[in-house]
Amino acid sequence: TRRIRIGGAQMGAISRSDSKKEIVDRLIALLRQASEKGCELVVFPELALSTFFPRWYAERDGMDGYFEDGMPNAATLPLFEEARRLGIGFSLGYAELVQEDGRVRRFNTTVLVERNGEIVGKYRKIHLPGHAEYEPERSHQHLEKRYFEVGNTGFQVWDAFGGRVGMAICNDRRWVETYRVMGLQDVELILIGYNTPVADSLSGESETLRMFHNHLTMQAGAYQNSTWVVGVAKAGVEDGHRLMGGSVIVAPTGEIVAQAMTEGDELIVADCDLDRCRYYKSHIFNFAAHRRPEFYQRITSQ
Ligand code: ING
Repeated sequence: TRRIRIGGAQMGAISRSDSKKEIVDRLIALLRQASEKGCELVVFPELALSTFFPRWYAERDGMDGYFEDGMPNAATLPLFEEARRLGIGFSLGYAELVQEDGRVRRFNTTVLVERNGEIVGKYRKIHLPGHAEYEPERSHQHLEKRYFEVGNTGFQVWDAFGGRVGMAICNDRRWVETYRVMGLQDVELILIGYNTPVADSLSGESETLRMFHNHLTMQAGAYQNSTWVVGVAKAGVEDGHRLMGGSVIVAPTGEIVAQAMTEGDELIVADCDLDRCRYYKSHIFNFAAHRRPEFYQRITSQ
């Protein structure tokens, strides 16, 4: 069995006034908790180094203070060094500011760091929810389309931690294609960070229904692609705006094997046997034997 002990490092609220050092110190504390529990991999949330700033309106470059100018950089080097000292790998979500193709580009990004401290993968969020211009009817804005470009990495799967590892970010988890594109690359473990508002002024959905959707999408994605899924929240009330918790570790059977109970900094842990994917990939979800893509492209007009 290829067993790996994974920690989901849910974070509580990050306020606009919190310093980068305070935030990184919280990440290091969660890393140390994970080490004490024998974890080899720790999953941090989306935008783990800043408050969820897309809830506010500003010029497109007005939130650059929340972006990282490199990874690792001076602020995050202590996290990378402590992780390497402890021999723990991690995934970390952050706002990425980068010079690429001769221009400044901004992405909602996650990096995958192996136990030796090397960055082995980078993913830039593809499904950006919300809107790009100010919408007065909303109780809070959701301006990811204003501050980030659509990610240009695609959904990749890397050989890491003894298995096939992929990443996605927040809204990506709601889209069936996210899981299947990685499923077709034989993914066995998908790491997802999220920052999801509890209230939604437009849909009127209840808190219970939104938590149901949160777990439904990750459980379905895990089962239908025979993969482990780790979904980790930044939760709590950020300057008056509440984000949901509900971080989970989901098995290839679709079962939730660990779940956060608070909306604060909370580590959830599970022993994930990557070989549990193999049975499903070779029987019920044996794509080569049973999947019929020749019938999937035809979109009938009627
Ligand atoms: N947040 C939310 C998410 O997809 C959202 C936005 C909430 C969309 C509820 C639809 C319904 O979980 C981010 N950051 O994508």
